[in-house]
Amino acid sequence: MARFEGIDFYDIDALLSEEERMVRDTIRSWVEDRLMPIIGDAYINRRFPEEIIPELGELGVLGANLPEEYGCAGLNNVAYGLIMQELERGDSGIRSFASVQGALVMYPIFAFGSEEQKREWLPKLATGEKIGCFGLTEPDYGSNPGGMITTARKTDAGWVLNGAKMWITNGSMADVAIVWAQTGEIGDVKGIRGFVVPTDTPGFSARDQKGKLSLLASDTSELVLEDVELPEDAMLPGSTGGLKHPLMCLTQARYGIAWGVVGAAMACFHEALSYAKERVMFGGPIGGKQIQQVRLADMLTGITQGQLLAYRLGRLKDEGKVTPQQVSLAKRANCDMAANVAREARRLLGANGILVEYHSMRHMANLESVYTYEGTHDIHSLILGQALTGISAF
Ligand code: TGC
Ligand code: FAD
Repeated sequence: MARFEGIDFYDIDALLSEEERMVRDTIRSWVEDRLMPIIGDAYINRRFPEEIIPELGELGVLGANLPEEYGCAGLNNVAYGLIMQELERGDSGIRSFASVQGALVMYPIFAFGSEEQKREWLPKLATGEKIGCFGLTEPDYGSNPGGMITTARKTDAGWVLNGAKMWITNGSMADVAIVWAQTGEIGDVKGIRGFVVPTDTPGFSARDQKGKLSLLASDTSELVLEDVELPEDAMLPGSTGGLKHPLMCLTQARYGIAWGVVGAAMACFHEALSYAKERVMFGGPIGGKQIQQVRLADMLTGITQGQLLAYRLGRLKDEGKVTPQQVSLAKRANCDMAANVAREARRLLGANGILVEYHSMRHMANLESVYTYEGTHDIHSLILGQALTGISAF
């Protein structure tokens, strides 16, 4: 396939700073040169390619929008979004790895952690020397994490955690887990708090989620916590807001997803366009047939709308004006768009579209997870419905 050149029908490039373009082009080249040659093989062998982690650290993509004083790249949110776009152009599982590490592990330590926790963990998470995961979802509490039953009981020595977390990205690879647990009311503080749990603590175990048909190049695991004893300072001291603080982390990750899935859609479109120009059927390239031109026009329209949405969202975030509901709209719309583009690209490719040598079906399968995690499409509909009407329909 031709080297990736990007799709930019509305010249969004002109709206980017030189630094933002440079960051995007650096990650784009890395994905092309280092990730694309190995991703298909990793996918069919159901393996997260751990060998890329040091390179992601060196590239500065882990927690890229967090400050330099903790070893991070200190980039703005548009540059961060462009990184997510380029990583997901390669594979949603690779973007997921970076999203979880940056938005769901480094961000809560940065936003709610003590200075000691920040100094201990952030620099090592930024280089990839340490890997993190985020445990919010439970077997019986997915869309409604507020009902979680994992507990953190206060003892004289610190805390004891018990419970289970389900569908946890990076769970088996992680050195540290951010675990959300019910503490009960402490003073006037609400009952859900975050804990920094080193995964070698006795009583902590992780097991691989078997049988996935999506995100095969990603580690998805179940976490079990059985009498996990932690010191007093394992709690994130700033996580005193009940569900609000884990939801703030989700907003960071959803922001990255809104950009990331545009990259997956761009990859599928690029593949479909090349194929349409080359594949000859009924005496001419299929790209010369009206049906395929409509398909390509629809894909291009969706991608262009998604790019503009992500770009504007990024500028709002950099201005400190973005709302969680605006992030929900972009996560919802762009995941839907990307899933549709991937499916249409796969169809355009005919039988070849089911092969791992092509990329659209891998993206299509991945995007079913991305559509579901970080708040399902339905949940984001209800978040927007509540914002519009003032009535909660959950
Ligand atoms: P609710 O009463 O609405 O809110 C509680 C407090 O939180 C505030 N809030 C938010 N703050 C920041 N960001 C957000 N997105 C927020 N949403 C709500 C809210 O204002 C309130 O504040 P306060 O001051 O009044 O206390 O809470 P609820 O229990 O009714 O829940 C609402 C609901 C359903 C929207 C929420 O539970 C939800 O978003 N559910 C979806 C669960 C979800 O997304 N899980 C994701 C798990 S992590 C994951 O999937 C990682 S995938 C890997 C990868 O990213 O690549
Ligand atoms: P459910 O909540 O059981 O939903 C089932 C169906 O009901 C969905 O269609 C949903 O939209 C619908 N529904 C739910 N509530 C309502 C309602 N009120 N009204 C109408 N319809 C409703 N979680 C983590 O904590 N950390 C991770 O790292 C992580 N990584 C993940 C990786 C993968 C590959 C996947 C697939 C999931 C991951 N998750 C993670 C979990 C993810 O966030 C949840 O799967 C998601 O929040 C949905 O929860 P659920 O699967 O329990 O579905």
